[in-house]
Amino acid sequence: MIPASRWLLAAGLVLAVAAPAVAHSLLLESAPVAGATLRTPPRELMLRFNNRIEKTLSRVRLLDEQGAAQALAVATDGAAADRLTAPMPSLAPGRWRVEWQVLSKDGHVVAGRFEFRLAP
Ligand SMILES: [Cu+2]
Repeated sequence: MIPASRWLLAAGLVLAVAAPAVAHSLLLESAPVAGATLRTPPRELMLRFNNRIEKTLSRVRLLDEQGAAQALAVATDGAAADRLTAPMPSLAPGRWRVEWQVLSKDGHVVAGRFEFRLAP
């Protein structure tokens, strides 16, 4: 397991390097939707990209308001090749942040993050 600080540093570097190019994996949509306020806890996380991703080498983390992170188990079969899914743990109301890092089939690593809120 890579320490959180190093993971974030790596993600930041990748973002900086990947920013000018457009051929890498881009996040097209997600569930929960970025910025959404949900009334019921999501049972699954879904990320859809613009091309195929290497699921076994992709990572997703979920962080609470205090920044405590837990890794989500990425499903490696079933979903389409451009989709990443992971079962969600039971979430308390509040703000949650999803941080993802995926390996595109073209060999590039891309990372990003977004937030959603679970209403009380
Ligand atoms: Cu690429």
